[in-house]
Amino acid sequence: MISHNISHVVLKNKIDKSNIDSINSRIDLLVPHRGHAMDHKYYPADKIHECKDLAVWWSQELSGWPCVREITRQLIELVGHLFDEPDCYIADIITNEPGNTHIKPHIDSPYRFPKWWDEDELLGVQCILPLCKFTPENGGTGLLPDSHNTRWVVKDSYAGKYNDEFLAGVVQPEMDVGDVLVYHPRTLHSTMPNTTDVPRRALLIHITSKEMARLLKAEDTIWQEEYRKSGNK
Ligand SMILES: O=C(O)CCC(=O)C(=O)O
Repeated sequence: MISHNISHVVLKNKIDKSNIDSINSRIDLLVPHRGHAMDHKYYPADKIHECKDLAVWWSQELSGWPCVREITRQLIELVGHLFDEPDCYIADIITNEPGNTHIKPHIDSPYRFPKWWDEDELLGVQCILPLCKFTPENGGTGLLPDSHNTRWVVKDSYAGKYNDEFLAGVVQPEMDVGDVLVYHPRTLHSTMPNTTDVPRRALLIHITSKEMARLLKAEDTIWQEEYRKSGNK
């Protein structure tokens, strides 16, 4: 499992496929929450309606869907031992549209926030569950192996400064429905170009401790408007 020695692992055939089927049968209910256009311009939640050609986009928060709750329970059985009182912080779906040509190697929460950027402890794991087969052609997740011990500068990653280094060492594990990619959130990773004519989707679930989930809610501006609307501050 994830540790200071291992940046990522693919756990094969661990999630009940019927739950993934339930998600796929509800795909029409997804609403773009934020995303990048084909020219890679970023549209945050309050501007997303202006984007007419989404290339990569994230859905609304989905942890309330019963099938997502069941998958979260199964994930906690797999990785929950890493945290005190394991919990989910944000579940959403990323869609990588046909024709997306961009990469954006970056690190994830909580280490992308200054207050946890230099923290040694494992504060959470990010889980990617393919909703279809992931291949190099359809833009299966790219990762730079063993990159989780480097302190990548978040601003520099967004500016593309690590793209060459990333592309020189990137791996794209082939994954099937039912598999889970678990990675240390400090691992440099990216959605990859989708050269097929079919969208490539994945469920993203962050597993952490109950306390970190609470702290993240206060720090992460991406979701604060939703918390406010749901009265769940
Ligand atoms: O789409 C993928 O394969 C990776 C997703 C990702 O990097 C993210 O949502 O932060």
